[in-house]
Amino acid sequence: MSFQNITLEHDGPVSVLTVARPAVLNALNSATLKEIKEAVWEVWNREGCAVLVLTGTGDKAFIAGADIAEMSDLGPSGAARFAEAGHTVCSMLERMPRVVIAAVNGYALGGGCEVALACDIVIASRTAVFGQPEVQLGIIPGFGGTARLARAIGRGAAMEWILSGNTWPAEEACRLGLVNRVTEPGDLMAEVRKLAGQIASRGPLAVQAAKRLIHDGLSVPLDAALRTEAAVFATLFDSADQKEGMRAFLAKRRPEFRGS
Ligand code: CO8
Repeated sequence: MSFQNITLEHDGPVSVLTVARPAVLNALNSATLKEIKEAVWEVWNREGCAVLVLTGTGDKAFIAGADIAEMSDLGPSGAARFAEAGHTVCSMLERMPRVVIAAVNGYALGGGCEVALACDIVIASRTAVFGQPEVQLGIIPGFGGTARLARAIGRGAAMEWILSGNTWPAEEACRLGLVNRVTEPGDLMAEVRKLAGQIASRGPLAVQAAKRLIHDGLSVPLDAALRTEAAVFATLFDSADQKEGMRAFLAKRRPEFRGS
């Protein structure tokens, strides 16, 4: 599949999707959202893939938001379609049976911050900047920010971020829990690839099940989440990978997981 606004590279069990619109700081227009959706679907179905890394081209921006030039003349129905496209991409990132790591190398604003929020793990360069500046444009977050930011950093901080429209350095996003870890700019991709490699070496069924349980567990009562965890835990004992993982431990050797 060929793309105009993104690149998609596969390296063994790791795929890297790079938003590549440097002239507009990797802003997301509808054509780019469509390409991301297609690429995510490709990675979703790519056999042997464990991790999708999402980043932006250049050293200035991850994604500086939805494309303001494209949005400026939209009416309500066009805005609804645009928001829906963003929601679809974010939901796919959350639901796909691959671990999604955001490698945030610069501005992650508006829709860019919302895409990062939909990723499972966020590693950021020390120079990255986060925020939901939509109120400065007379709009609100439209790719899930009001719901996901409050879950990620808590009600009070989300209120301040969204209502002020201010931006925040990576260290503050890390302190609040939106970002897992901050790296020096030159170390970002090496750190992300190291983590991706570790995740890729674990039992694929277990990793996929754990991701699903964490996401689903956040939106149901604790009792229900615990019951579901117990049921899924039990099903993993029907897998070859559980036998292999435990036998390998007892034999003091590395496990060879097959994802079955
Ligand atoms: N959309 C379109 N173009 C952009 C965007 C963007 N989000 N961000 C930057 N650009 C363009 C600039 O217009 C500029 O283009 P040109 O060179 O042709 O003038 C180029 O990128 C470089 O940008 P700057 O010259 O502004 O670079 P600076 O280093 O001076 O500033 C900033 C960098 C601070 C990131 C600045 O560009 C900025 O504030 N950008 C806008 C950030 C923003 O407001 N993002 C949120 C957008 S709204 C959104 O994401 C809502 C999501 C939900 C939508 C729901 C659909 C209805």
